[in-house]
Amino acid sequence: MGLKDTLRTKIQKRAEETSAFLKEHGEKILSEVTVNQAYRGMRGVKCMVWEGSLLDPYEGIRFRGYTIPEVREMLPKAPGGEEPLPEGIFYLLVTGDLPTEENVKEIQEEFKKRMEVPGYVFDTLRAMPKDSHPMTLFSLGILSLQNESKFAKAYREGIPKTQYWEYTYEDAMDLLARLPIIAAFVYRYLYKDDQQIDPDPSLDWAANFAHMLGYDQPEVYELMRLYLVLHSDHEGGNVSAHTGHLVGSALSSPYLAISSAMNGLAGPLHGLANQEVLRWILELKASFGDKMPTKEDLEKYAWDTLNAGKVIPGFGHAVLRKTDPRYTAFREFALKYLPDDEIFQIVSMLYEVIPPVLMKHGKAKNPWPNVDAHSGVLLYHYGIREFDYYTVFFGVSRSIGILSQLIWDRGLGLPIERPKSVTLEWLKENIK
Ligand code: CMX
Repeated sequence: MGLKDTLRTKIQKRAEETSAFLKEHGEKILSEVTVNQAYRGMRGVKCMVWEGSLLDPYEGIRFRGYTIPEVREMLPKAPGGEEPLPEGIFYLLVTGDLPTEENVKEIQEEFKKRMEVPGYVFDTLRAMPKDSHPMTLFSLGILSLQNESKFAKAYREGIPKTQYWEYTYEDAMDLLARLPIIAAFVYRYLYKDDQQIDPDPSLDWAANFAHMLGYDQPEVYELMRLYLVLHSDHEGGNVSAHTGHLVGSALSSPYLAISSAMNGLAGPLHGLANQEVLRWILELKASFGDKMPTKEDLEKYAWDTLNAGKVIPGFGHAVLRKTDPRYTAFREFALKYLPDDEIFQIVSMLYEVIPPVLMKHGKAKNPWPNVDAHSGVLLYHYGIREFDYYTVFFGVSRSIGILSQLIWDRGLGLPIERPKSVTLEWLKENIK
């Protein structure tokens, strides 16, 4: 059975299961909210549903129940490759089942049919100044595709609610096929004199992305596959996922939802942290000239950063309370392919030095590294040195998870989101 038919069956079954569950348990309490939580980013408030993944503070992310090592092992690989294909994580996130080689092949064929990006998207991007941030262009490119939305058109024509998910699926597939094209365009426009590289339809989604960026080494193909799998989903409450879900809840098209999600990802406390990490490490390295910094040097540098009132990028997390397993997966990749890289050696030393510093500093609830502490060094090693661009990789990948959920939001007929807010006056009057 093809992906869309598989989804049709699964959505119908899950909708019945959900409505039976709601009938029995709908009025039970899932979370209580303290005043602190209302003021402090709603940490820990359980108030939304996300099908694709669940984050355990100590174990890290599970994609449809599978850990990162399991996913790395069990998802189909490219011929001769060892890293999982992102087409496979999309299949897993959207269906809940591990894909077969055929399932992955079908998605690859679908993407190939849908990858054409209208010329006006590129014209729009070319109208932007070259010192624009790549995330701004990426989000704008996605936004400009709104005109192509099959969902928006069908909605205007008055399709019944039961069909919303089908058109959302169509937009999701179109958009996923096109994201690497837009992202690669942005890279070549900003950094390579607008010398664009045509896609190679014989390559898988991630390898083709690397190819269009201008990096055709097999190791970069592997890195790109791993990268696009690891960032794909991190349950629903993080800024990018939640934004996509929230905007989508107004029945805005997937293009509008993903463009908005990318704007959230572009914040320095979220996805932009990966560029900040590399900037911080390179500044650190430059401050020691030719000498390789020692652990003591790094410790002092970390304190200088903290004493200047800044955060140490790549460390800490709103939910995680141990080393991010995505960090560990990237570390394994680095140990395999670039153990002697100087920046990797600094990243490794930081792994030892920063947690005790943050513990002593006493503020961060989690002193351990997150994914952003490691992703940049790998890209940098292979010559992708425009670190302002790094969040775009994160964005291409995160769209997989957000779009998967958007299909489910529509399949389950979830309503527009509208939590209740209050004022301090209201709190003073009502909380005694
Ligand atoms: N360096 C210095 N201080 C840190 C810190 C870090 N790496 N991590 C947390 N803190 C501080 C917070 O700024 C906060 O200080 P204030 O009380 O003065 O506001 C205090 O410790 C408590 O924060 P927390 O509850 O531990 O963390 P939050 O849930 O508020 O924030 C996060 C989480 C990720 C934004 C934060 O750890 C941070 O700023 N890290 C650095 C940026 C980063 O790596 N972001 C990427 C996260 C992954 C991603 O989304 O991509």
